[in-house]
Amino acid sequence: HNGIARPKGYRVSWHANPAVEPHHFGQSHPMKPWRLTLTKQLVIAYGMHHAMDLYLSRAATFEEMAEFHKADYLDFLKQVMPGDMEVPEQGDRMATYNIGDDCPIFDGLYNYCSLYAGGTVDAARKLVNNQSEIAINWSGGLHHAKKGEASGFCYVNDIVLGILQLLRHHARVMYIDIDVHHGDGVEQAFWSTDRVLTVSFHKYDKDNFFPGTGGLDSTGPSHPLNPGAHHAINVPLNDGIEDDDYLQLFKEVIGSCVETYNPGSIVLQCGADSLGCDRLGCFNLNVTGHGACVAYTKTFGIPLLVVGGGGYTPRNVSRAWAHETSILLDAADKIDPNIPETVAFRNHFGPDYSLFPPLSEMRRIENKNPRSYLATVVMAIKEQLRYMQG
Ligand code: ZLV
Ligand code: CA
Ligand code: ZN
Repeated sequence: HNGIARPKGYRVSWHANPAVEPHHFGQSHPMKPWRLTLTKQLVIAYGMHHAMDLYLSRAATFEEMAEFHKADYLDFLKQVMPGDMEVPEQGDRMATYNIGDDCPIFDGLYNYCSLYAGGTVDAARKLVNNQSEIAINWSGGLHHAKKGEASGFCYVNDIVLGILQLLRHHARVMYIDIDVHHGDGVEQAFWSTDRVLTVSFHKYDKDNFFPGTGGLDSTGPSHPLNPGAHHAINVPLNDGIEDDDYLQLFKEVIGSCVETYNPGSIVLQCGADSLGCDRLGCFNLNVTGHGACVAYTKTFGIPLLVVGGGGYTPRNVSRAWAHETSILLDAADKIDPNIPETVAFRNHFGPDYSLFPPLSEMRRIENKNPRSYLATVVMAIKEQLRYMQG
């Protein structure tokens, strides 16, 4: 292979099950599990698989998923059939569980959910058993799913299940979410505890951008005797933020949070819809800028669970997640920025065949985040962290 040695430092484990990849949400649906195939092909073409411990993840059991989800909802996911969506008598149940255009019923839905959830649960267990310092599941990161209903392309909240595993061994877990959407499901699940600090960076527009939550002042239950008060951090952003500003903001916020909260482990959701040119996103991040957040998170040397999330331009999702895998392996400097001739589906990476195409050149979105606004956000969050300590 092309010389990516097993790093002496951190043990990195890769948790995946290829049976996730062929699932189809439907013709015009933006979520494409196939992006995981493309990511894996890049990782293999670069020889990164030699430098990690590879695990075929199991499907999460019903009982494992029921640690967060309601049994009646899981029963529904298990027995519902694609045709049921058209049956009028089923309309109430579809509404109850928020099934519809965002969250359709497709072939193998329960299998899909239990496989991506199993990957995150396995990854969390590797960390707490001290068999890995960095555990990766790119098929996870489905941060909108609620206890008893689907939301925003997410059915089972694998992140919540992973954090519940980590909480068995760690007093405090920090959750970081760089998906362009607000990590509302994870925030809500741990809204009333001080044992999880959730931090989401996202586009925020209450009325015009999904899910419409995650304002700067949404920080946890406001009653002062409630332990969860101040333990939700939200970084609401406008269109068009660029690499340098985003990274500076990320470092200031995450650096302060880690220092104040001192977590036993970190869960990082790497939704790639915050990249420029994403089909659903509206930021201008490059693969390098997105990856720099992963690199910074790794510098703390705290056990790290890395999951995927959104990302709707598959060629760029796979570039970002392959690059981030190399960062986690401390091998980013050994990776050829020209995508190897040997990669499968190579035509998807043309005409540049670069791992780092300038994403914002063609379709740059105007940056509506003045420095003065970003400074206000940082100030407010540092103020919030003072309350959290006290
Ligand atoms: O990336 O959807 O805006 C993690 C994640 O964070 C909405 N949904 C809801 C609220 C009213 N609707 C619109 C319903 C549209 C249903 C179909 C699409 C179909 C084609 C292209 C785009 C969409 C779409 N849906 C764009 N944004 C939405 C959001 C949900 C976003 C979920 C993000 C998930 C995996
Ligand atoms: Ca986010
Ligand atoms: Zn998203």
